[in-house]
Amino acid sequence: PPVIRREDYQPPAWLVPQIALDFRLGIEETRVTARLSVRRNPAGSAASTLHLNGDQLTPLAVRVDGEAVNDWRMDGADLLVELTGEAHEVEIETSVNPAANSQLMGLYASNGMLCTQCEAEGFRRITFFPDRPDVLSTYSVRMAGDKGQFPILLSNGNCTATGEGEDGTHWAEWHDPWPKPAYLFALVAGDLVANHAQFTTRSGRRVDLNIWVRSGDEQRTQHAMDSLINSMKWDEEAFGREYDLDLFNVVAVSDFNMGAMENKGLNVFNTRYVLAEPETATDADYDGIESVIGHEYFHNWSGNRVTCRDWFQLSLKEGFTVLRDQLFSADMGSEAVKRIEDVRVLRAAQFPEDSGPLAHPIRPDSYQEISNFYTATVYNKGAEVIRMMRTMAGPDRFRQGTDLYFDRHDGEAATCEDFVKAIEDGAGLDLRQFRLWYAQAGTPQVAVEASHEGDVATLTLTQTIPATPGQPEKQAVPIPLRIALFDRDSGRHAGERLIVLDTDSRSFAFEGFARPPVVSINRGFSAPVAIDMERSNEDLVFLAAHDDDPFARYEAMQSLVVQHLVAAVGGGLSETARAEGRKAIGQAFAAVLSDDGLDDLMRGELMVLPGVAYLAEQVLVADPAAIHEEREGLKAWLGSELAESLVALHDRVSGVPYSRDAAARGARKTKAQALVLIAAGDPAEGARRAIAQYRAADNMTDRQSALTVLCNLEGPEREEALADFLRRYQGNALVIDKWFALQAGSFHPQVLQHIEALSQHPEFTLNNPNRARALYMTAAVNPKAFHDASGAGYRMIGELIRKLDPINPQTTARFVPQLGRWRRIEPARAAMMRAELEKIAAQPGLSRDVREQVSKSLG
Ligand code: DPP
Ligand code: ZN
Repeated sequence: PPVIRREDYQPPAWLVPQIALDFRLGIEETRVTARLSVRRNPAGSAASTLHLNGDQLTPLAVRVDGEAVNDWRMDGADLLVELTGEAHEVEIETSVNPAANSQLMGLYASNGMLCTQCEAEGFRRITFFPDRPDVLSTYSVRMAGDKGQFPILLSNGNCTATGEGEDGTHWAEWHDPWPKPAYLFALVAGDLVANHAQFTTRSGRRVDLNIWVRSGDEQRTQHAMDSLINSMKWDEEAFGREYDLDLFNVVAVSDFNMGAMENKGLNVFNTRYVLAEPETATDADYDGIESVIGHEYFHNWSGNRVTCRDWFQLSLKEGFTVLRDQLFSADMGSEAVKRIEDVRVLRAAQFPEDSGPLAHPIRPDSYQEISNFYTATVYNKGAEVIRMMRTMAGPDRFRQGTDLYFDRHDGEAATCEDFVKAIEDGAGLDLRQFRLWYAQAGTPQVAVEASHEGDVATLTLTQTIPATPGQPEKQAVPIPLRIALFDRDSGRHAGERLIVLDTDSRSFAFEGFARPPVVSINRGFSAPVAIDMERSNEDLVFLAAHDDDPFARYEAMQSLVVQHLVAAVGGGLSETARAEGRKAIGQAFAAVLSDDGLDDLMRGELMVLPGVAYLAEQVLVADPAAIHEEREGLKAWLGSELAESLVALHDRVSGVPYSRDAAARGARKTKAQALVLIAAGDPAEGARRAIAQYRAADNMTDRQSALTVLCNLEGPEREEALADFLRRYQGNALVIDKWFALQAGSFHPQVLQHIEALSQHPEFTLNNPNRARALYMTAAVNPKAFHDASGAGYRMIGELIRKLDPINPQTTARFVPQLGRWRRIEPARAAMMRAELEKIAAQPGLSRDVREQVSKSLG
């Protein structure tokens, strides 16, 4: 497959200022007539050929200025039309079969309704078009269809006319006044009901808000609606961004590849990011809805009003919008907890990506299939990079930078460079060297050496950025680190400072320390780097208990556990050292359990042990099973060592009644963590408490955390709860997804057999991405299942990839990176992982998506 390169960018030869689309809707056949007003781009080449992208389309008719023409030809899947003048009207008819569209890209059918997904390159599956984000058009859409089947007809912008046709059909016309690239086009037709509300913008525009769902689901949409209203208000205050249409529609669809899509005025959402009520959605589900509703809404400015010049600039809108949604969620809830969760995601998903065969800069240089670049790097590291600019500028100056960015580039297709320049100019920062963060892949490692002489403490910081594919050599990047030095005697520090390491190595001296201080560094995770610093258990226990930066407190706790587990797995711990390490961790945990100054939400966060993927990152070649076992061993030790306090804690928080306030959510979080540790230390007591919690649960958070624990255990309680859960939630797809995921994610000795049996369950299907991911993505990230010594986990995922690829390549390609980690896994397992990749590579007819990921993983 051809490699697309960033450096090859050429402006389009032809622009399409306007497009009129006419749809005659049908589930099995939809006819599309597209009328494109095209004109030469003065900034483009003088090519007379109009190049229109297509994907599995046949032109049924081509007309230029009203006349049928023969002056066109196919170039692979694309349509080329020869034009002679400066401006023309090109009309093309196509026909698509939405029911047969299992890729869920373009126009497809889901449960009897029709909907679209066009980002990144789905519009070309609907009609021929210059399907690139730097071609912006004003859209007029007309659609007609059976009124009984499609009572609701939606597209972008405003509805301008409706009417009845013959034979029970009706039609609607929509017009979107804002020029947009094709990837933001959307159409929805189906039998839907709405939760309606209104929002008045700060300048007085009254906006109708609708969240469209299938009948029966409307009582589960209020949290999404509240989140939408909060998002609209927040963006006005935090970024000065106001909504720009009179209507904002959100539609929930149960078959969807991504989380959601920011189509102008018509966001289309995966149901899992819309539907919630306490009985069926966990606190984490509620948080997910708030952040994704915010994310897609915020795209209206960071993505739609200012869009991307080309797909290499994806992080321009995604990194920035993730930062915006993170700041939003932090303002809606606990800033500290939100930061910890975001860093946990970065470490679990992005760090491994950055150190593996698929590593790429946040602004990639090349791709074969752009869908493969909707990654944790582009999204989450992209957000971290922009967050660093904000940290260096301070929030107010950063805001001046973003104001300038929106001002300068409104209505344009911009680049990451445009963004950096606007922040540079608006915030008054010098970002010349900082731009390397956009160009280089790999997680910088910062080694910290502390020394002390007289009353001066000196920190020597050295950065190295590991080699990544295509980038053997790296240059030093500016790394902003928030730092505080604690005086051992007073237990206090004299104020936090921001230091910037912008060379390979540099020393920073701090005066006024009679004894070596306790170093708290990268507070708030101010830079997305790995800190490598030798630290005594004593210092870490001190920070875990006393640091006034909540993230640093969490970090100290994590470091304590990471240091211990890495040493233990490496075989480098004597029995005494192991006992000492556990003792230190136990001491830190005990402090967390009993600290009255902590709220329960934070307490719950601090009780979460570092995950196996992050632990595996700490060593060059990992034995994930050994890491898992050692981690489980530590849990069991903590559970029995702290049994009394854990039981008391579990009892206390179990008494807090359900509500959505922070205290009650904190109680549920702590309850879940306490139960996990109790069960690890004493499975019988764990089973007793878990089944009691399950039976008493009046909300999904408690029910799910109880069932999670039961799934790991043998015994009748497990079977009772699983059967009850399935019966209770029959027909609720999102909850049945949980039922699959809970079993696939368990550490039960027979987990692989369970997964195999679940794949044959009548409720299982590969055609629904949520269901396929619930079973198999959960399995692929479960060390106990995936890394089973027999290799059965690898074979299972390999087989899945081969089976799912012909159905839905975009969703399938997401599984490849798990196998692609083989170089960092111990040799026996690595060989089996590699063998699976080779087997996939040998399969004929592989999609471009999977082909790219597999060949890079083997290469
Ligand atoms: N819908 C995806 C997102 O919002 C892609 N734009 O991140
Ligand atoms: Zn996005």
